[in-house]
Amino acid sequence: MTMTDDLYPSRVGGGEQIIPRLDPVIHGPAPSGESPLDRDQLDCYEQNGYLVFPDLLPELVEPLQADIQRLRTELRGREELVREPQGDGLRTIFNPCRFSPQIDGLFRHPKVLPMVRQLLGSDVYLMQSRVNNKPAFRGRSFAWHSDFETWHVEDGMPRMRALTAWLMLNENSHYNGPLYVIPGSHKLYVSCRGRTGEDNYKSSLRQQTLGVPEPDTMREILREREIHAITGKPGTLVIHECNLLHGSPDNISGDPRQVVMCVYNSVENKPVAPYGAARPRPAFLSSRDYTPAAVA
Ligand code: 6CS
Ligand code: FE
Repeated sequence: MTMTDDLYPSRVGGGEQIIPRLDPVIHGPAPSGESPLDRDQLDCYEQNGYLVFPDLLPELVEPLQADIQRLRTELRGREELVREPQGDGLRTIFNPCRFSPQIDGLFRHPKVLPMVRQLLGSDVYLMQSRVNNKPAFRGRSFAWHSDFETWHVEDGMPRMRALTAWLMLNENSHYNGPLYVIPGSHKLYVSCRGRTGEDNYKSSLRQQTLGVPEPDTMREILREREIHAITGKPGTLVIHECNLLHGSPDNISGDPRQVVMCVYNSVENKPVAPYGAARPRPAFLSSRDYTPAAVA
């Protein structure tokens, strides 16, 4: 595909506008025919753009937390660690799958991977993994965005055939900076203003400004839709579609929030040259290893 085939132009110098989604939401069935999700769950994902599985893997929470503690020290000084926008608290650890067999195992778990393959209708590879950390009182917000917008513009992901699965490592309440989503927003695409500067990721991962729809666009989207906060107990798994609008507020509560996330992309949706950036982001943000993930 070349730049002229850009189905989802964004940050290419035009004004902001809402354009239609051209890809299906559910691409299934899985290549093997496995179908862990039932009709109601599929309908819910199609309509809302996300699914919540309360208490799916509670037994993994403690070992994962312990391993993340280890990574915080072992990875000190590396570019995989992203700090808060002001101050130097830890915001994100990227690519934890590379450094933690436990985290890698979570995202190849028999309770997780088959659902992902069913939704994406193919084999998948692990494109990006991360731990998002929002310490008590100090954890900072994430602005409204569609992940796909960034992956398209900055990484060259051609189509909407990816999703994120994430596990809550402590309780996600209404108060500790939970994920806000706009159910149904995955069916629209916001083509954003601006142009992507060189190495935008170095600032955007601390505080995103490009690819953030403006208030007028958000008002338009929210005229017929609502914001929903995803809450749950530790061990709850969430799957959200790559183009679902989401963000999260500051954590001014006394309870930390930590989640571990993995982005899966279909092996039939491999990236091309970025649609709005001079060169693709480093592999720790968007893997170039397209080996189909196998259940571990
Ligand atoms: O950069 C990424 O890949 C992801 N992180 C942020 C903060 N925004 C876009 C996307 O979700
Ligand atoms: Fe996101």
